[in-house]
Amino acid sequence: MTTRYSLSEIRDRLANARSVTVLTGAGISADSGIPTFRGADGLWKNYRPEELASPDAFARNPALVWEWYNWRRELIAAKQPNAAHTALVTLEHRAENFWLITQNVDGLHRAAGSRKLSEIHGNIWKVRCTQCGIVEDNHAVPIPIPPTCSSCGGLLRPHIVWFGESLAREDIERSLHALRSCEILLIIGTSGVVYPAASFASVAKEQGALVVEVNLDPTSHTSLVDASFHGRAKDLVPLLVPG
Ligand code: BJW
Ligand code: ZN
Repeated sequence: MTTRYSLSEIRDRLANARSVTVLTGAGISADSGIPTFRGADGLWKNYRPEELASPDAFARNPALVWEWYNWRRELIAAKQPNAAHTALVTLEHRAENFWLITQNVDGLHRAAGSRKLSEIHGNIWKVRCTQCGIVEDNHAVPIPIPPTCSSCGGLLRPHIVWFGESLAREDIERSLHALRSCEILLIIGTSGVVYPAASFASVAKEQGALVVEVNLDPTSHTSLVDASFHGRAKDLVPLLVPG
């Protein structure tokens, strides 16, 4: 653990803060058994991202992309939120102003009970029609390939933000508001390499927030943050936010 603050100091700051923002990434769900994207066991180890998570890839071969998503939907459907997800629900109830920004598409924060959140990269349990744009919940596992829209018959795609696509304007605005107004930003389990989320820490830092990171390893955020705790999210987050 390398930090200018002790874990108990950060725990006390979190307990007393009026305004807390949290940014999460794949590492928080790794403790529920969902693979991360990068690193030794990451999802990108066996697949090239541009072959699967891009609009071009989908235009070229929608069936291949849907097969990858079916594999991930099956994997995620069997997983449960862990103690770190639950601790963030406690924090949401405790802090006067709270916002959770997640890059994760697995829906585990909502399953745990989080309600004040932006899923900035979308949700794997939603589909969007490529013709009429309608967005619908869809929990089929597997989803029949090719999936079609019940309104217009168009091809459905995952309601997920792929490389080269813009995030929803309301998610960006809500996130920036939370980052510009928080006393503490807690960053959990993200490598900090994918933009725009990779720039969120500096937005909070610049307005004077205390920025705290929880990650197994050092990341691109580590040199910027005020405190960096290295370990598993499911062990450390409940220590920072006791139930
Ligand atoms: C643990 C742990 C445990 C493990 N406990 N910790 C500016 C500069 C350069 C490039 C760009 C830029 N602006 C835009 C871009 C392009 C691009 C980008 O950022 N590329 C970079 C790779 C360089 N960004 C975009 O295209 C974005 N769109 C955009 O900006 O639109 C405007 C625009 C477009 C084009 C050009 C310019 C502007 C969209 C990004 C969408 C990202 N989508 C993905 C995939 C979705 C597919 C799917 O999921 O089905 O979202 S990418 C993938 O990475 C996924 C994740 O949400 C995201 C972040 O990954 P995350 O969560 O950080 O995971 P990992 O695996 O990287 O890290 C896990 C961490 O956990 C590690 O640190 C571990 O140590 C840790 N860990 N176990 C605690 N138990
Ligand atoms: Zn449609």
